Amino acid sequence: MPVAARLSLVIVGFLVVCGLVGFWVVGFLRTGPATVTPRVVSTSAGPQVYLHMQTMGTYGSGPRPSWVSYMVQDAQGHWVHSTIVQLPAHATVHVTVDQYDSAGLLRNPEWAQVKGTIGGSANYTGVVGSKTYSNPTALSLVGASAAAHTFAVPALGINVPLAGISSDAKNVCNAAPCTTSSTHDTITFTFKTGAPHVYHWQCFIPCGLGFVNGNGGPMQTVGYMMGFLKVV
Ligand SMILES: [Cu+2]
Repeated sequence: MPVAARLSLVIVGFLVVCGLVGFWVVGFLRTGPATVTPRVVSTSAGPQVYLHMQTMGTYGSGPRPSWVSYMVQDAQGHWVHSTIVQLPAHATVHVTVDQYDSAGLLRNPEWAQVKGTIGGSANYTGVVGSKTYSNPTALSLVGASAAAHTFAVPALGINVPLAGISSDAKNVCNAAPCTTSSTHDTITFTFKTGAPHVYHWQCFIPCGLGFVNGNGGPMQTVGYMMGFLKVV
């Protein structure tokens, strides 16, 4: 085959691959979860955000009913299946997480520590009692095998382990959105957003059951165990 013909084939092949990648990227972006704006109150001390989230062991419907997931409440109080949250810059974010899942094993005790929150602490209520855990004692109090998920924003230095419910708990929520009549823990903490930026956040408990090392599936999917904080 002449050089010109071979060169043409290479160029055509390259363009086809570019087209397919572009098609996949557009499709991926279009079908992503919604960006949720939680309730924001303006005060003289800056914007106060009230971010209410929940985590459940199985989402219970949609294309991945068996996956663990987060959900986020919008400003009107509706639960949205998303992990993309828009927050004002230099705001104080008051986070409440209703945690409905049982605990999994931590791969690194680092993730059992509360870090990066205001005061370096988080409050836990529910089956773990009503106590305040703060770094570095969070490791011994929450325990290396007592967290179901974490809320971690590496670029902001934030990590909060979410205590799991008892493995023999009755009345376990298996379909989202869960209601507080099901067994759950409630974890509250506050943090500052800082300058405008898009921050990646992630659960670091390998909770993707059925995937290699528990780190696939929901752990790598926006809308389930990872997401973004759009600070604007
Ligand atoms: Cu998780």
